[in-house]
Amino acid sequence: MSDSFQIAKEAYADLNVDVEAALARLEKTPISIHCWQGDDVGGFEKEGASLEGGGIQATGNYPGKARTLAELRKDLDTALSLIPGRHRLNLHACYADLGGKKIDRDAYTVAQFQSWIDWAKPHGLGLDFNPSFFSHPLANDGLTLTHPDPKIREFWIQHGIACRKIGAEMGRQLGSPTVTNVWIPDGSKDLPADRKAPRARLQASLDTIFADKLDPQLHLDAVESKLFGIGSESYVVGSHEFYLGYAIKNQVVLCLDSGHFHPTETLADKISSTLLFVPEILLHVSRGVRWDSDHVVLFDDATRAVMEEIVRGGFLDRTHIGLDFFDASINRISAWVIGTRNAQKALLSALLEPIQSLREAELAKDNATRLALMEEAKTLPLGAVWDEFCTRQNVPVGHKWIAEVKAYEKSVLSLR
Ligand code: RNT
Ligand code: ZN
Repeated sequence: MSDSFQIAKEAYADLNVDVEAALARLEKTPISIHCWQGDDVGGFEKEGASLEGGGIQATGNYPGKARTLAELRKDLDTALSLIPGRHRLNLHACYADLGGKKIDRDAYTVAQFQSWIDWAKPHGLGLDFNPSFFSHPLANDGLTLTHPDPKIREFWIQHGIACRKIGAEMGRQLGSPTVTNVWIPDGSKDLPADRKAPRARLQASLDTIFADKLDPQLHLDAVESKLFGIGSESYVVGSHEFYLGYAIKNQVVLCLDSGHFHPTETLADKISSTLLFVPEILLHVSRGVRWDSDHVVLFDDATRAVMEEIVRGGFLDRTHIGLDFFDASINRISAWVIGTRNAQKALLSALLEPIQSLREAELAKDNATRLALMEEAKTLPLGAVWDEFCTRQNVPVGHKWIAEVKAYEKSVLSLR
């Protein structure tokens, strides 16, 4: 144990903060790490696949992108070796292992994901899942579950149904429930004449997909809204109001993506409200920059505020923390490591808040003390506690992980 950790512990104890309890909670909290940072959301259904017809975009062409499932898994291994704690892997259906066979997405079964389950098990990783409603010939016009053509709609409904079954089987085999999250790109670039009909179709499609009740010990359904996307600037069928209503009515998990709201809205403020009405939330921890919603997560005020709300509200057990960003302009493994470590650091910082003193000050209407403590807390020795966590978890401390990624880039990525 380092001297700086001892000093940090005392500094926190002075404010009635139990550092060991915070570390124990952090260790127990998995982050659902998204597979799609590794190859710019391409997937491996066909060679050289890339993001199409999906209203989302990865920009940049930094060398070394994973070209096969094996490469992606190797990259994930490297990233995981630099991230403290036990986590989950969040897969998209377009990462199916087709083994050279021609199978379309409406016919996927667990067979196409068995190699992922077999890989996840010895890694101690739980799996989360997502149907892929993009990068497919039947999604080229950016319409899926709301498509006016009933045949196309039916294809996507069957894909959704298939993915829930796969998710439940992942949950069963790994002994930990899989969260399967539905996000669709459907919307309209220009002003639609009819905002109602697509939403009614989306509701009906979701009702059909979710019709079979699944054991929550194996599987949970989540739905994700969005404000706008590329090609859906004027209208998004699955808006926040739509999915908030849907999740409340059907008591499914509500996915809140940090990049999917107006820039002046705070995601953090939505947590205590939505959790009064929905059973659980899934976070897509991300970072919006202007029109983009998917930059690498920082240890910034927005991320910290989200984690603070979860901890303050006692919501950790009802929150699934997932990541959602894809940056193709920097080393992709570094992107994973930076974003995941920052989400964890923000959580640790929230767990180390002098919450008891803050509450007491608030109840006593001593708002100056409340503000003073919040500000003083910002410069408490968080870094020493974080370093101790990394040491205990056997991952590099501080900047030391950067050299490891550089070595991997030289010996593996640069040869691709
Ligand atoms: C898109 C949504 C969605 C995707 C992933 C790939 O705007 O955020 O979560 O990023 O499903
Ligand atoms: Zn998202």
